[in-house]
Formats: sequence, C-alpha cells, structure tokens
Amino acid sequence: MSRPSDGRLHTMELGAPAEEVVDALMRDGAVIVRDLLSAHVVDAINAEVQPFVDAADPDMRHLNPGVQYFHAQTRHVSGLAGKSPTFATEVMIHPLFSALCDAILGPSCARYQLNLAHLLERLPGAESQFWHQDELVWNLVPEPKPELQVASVIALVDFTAENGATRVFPGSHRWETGRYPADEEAVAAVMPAGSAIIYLGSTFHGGGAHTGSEPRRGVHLSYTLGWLRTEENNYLAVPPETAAGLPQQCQEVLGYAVHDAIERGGGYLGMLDMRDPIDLFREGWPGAPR
Ligand SMILES: O=C(O)CCC(=O)C(=O)O
Ligand SMILES: [Fe+2]
Repeated sequence: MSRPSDGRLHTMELGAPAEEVVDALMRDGAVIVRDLLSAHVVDAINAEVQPFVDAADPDMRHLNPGVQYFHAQTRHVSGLAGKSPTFATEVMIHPLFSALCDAILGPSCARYQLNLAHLLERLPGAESQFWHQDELVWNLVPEPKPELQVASVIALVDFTAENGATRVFPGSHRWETGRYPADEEAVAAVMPAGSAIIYLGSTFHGGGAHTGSEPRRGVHLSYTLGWLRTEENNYLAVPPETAAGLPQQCQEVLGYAVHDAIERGGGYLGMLDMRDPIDLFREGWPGAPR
C-alpha cells in the first residue's frame, strides 16, 4: 500500500465498494463498517443464541490457564455457525466478508475458510484484554508471512467506550517487529449494533475494560487461508449432520470443500473417499451411505 495510515480509525458505510474497504483495511489495518447487519438480522441472531448465552459459564476453563483472564467475566459461546442458522447464512457468508477474503486471502490460497466464530458477551467489570495480534496463533509460519487472516468483531448491542468496545491500534499491522502498543494509542470501536470492526490478523487490538452496566455482546468472526489449520475445529463445531442442512456456500466456508490447488501446480486437501465432501453432501451424505 502506498498511502500510510493516519493513525485514525475510519468508518465506512455498508454500501461502500468492497475495493475501498480493502484499501482502508490494507492502509490502516482496521476499519469500521456501519450497519453491516440489519436490525432484523441482529434480533434474529440474538434470539437464536440466547439459550446458549444463558447456559454459558463466565468462569469457563480455558485450555491454556495462562490466558484464563483473557476471557474472564465473559459468556463465551463458540461454534456459532452450528448454533445460529441466521449467523451461518447471513453473516458467515456475508458478501462483504466474501469480497474481503477473496481480495486479501485469495492470493495465497485456492479458497479461504472460516477460522472461528464465537459470541463474546463481556460482562460489567470485565478487564481490558491484553493487546494482541490474532494471527500469533500461527507464529510458526516463517517470515515473510502472507496475509493470514481477516478478522472482525460484530456488535450485537451498541458498542460504547464504557461497555468495552473493542480497542484497535490503526497502523499497527505495519509496525516494526517488537513494538508493543501503549494504552494511550488505543482507539475504541464505538459503533451501533449491527456494525463491525474489521481488522487484519497482524493488527494489535483487544476487548476494552467494561465499566458500564449492561453486557456487551459481540461476535468474534475470522477467516484464514484454506490450507492452514484453523483455531476452532469447525468440523466438530458444525458436524456433517448440521452442515448438511446449510447452503453449499456455508459448507464450503466451514472447510468441507476440498482445497483444490491443482491449477497452481499443487494438489487437493481435505478429501473423503478421494472425493470432494461437497459432492457427498449433494448426494445426501451423511444420511445416505457413501
Ligand atoms: O471482544 C473483543 O472486543 C475482542 C476479542 C478478541 O480480540 C479476541 O478474543 O481475540
Ligand atoms: Fe483478538
């Protein structure tokens, strides 16, 4: 990108051409897209996830005790695509995310895939997360890395500075290795419900401290290269029995489609019985024998 970031967090409307959103994302490392989801979609998702949110334990144990506090005082619902059909069909395959992933991840893979989809309801009193780069889960990928991730936090209630709106550090995706953000450089992604803060895997960010009184509900959604191991095991989060009932594009994004790099001189990844699982779905799998 030739133009440098001005260190501010810019806001765009949903109708903005995808190329302009890509441009802003590559320049600043983060951008807010207002009204990505209609009020109707937000309401439908909120209703579908409510039983799971009610059942979530804010003291849920994490695999790594060292990051236990990262999601403390948070009702955490993972595997959202298997729990909210509206999320799967209206958000996970939203045309804007598809366009961003095609442009940013497309050059380094034959198809992109979902990395994870979690609902994070951060509760009053939740402390600020440590500032981090989501792509560090793949820190074993040698430098220079291609773009590994398109990530987002989507507001399902209004995000305010008080209720712990995601903090981002515009321009941090271009910082020299080893530079760590100072708290005063953080910019709060203040935005109404239905809007999204979209950022790159290399952009520093984190959930802000929750000093308000009402839960802050958001969806943490990210995508990665189709050949890279995903953070969430999406085949278990959305097993074939559930994926079979979703549109083909959802099945593909969930990672069921083979990663076909034949045209680029590579091979197939993700076959079953030497076939593309998407074809098996079409033939009635997993209900029908294969
Ligand atoms: O909840 C947020 O605002 C950010 C969450 C986040 O960055 C993460 O879980 O990696
Ligand atoms: Fe994060």
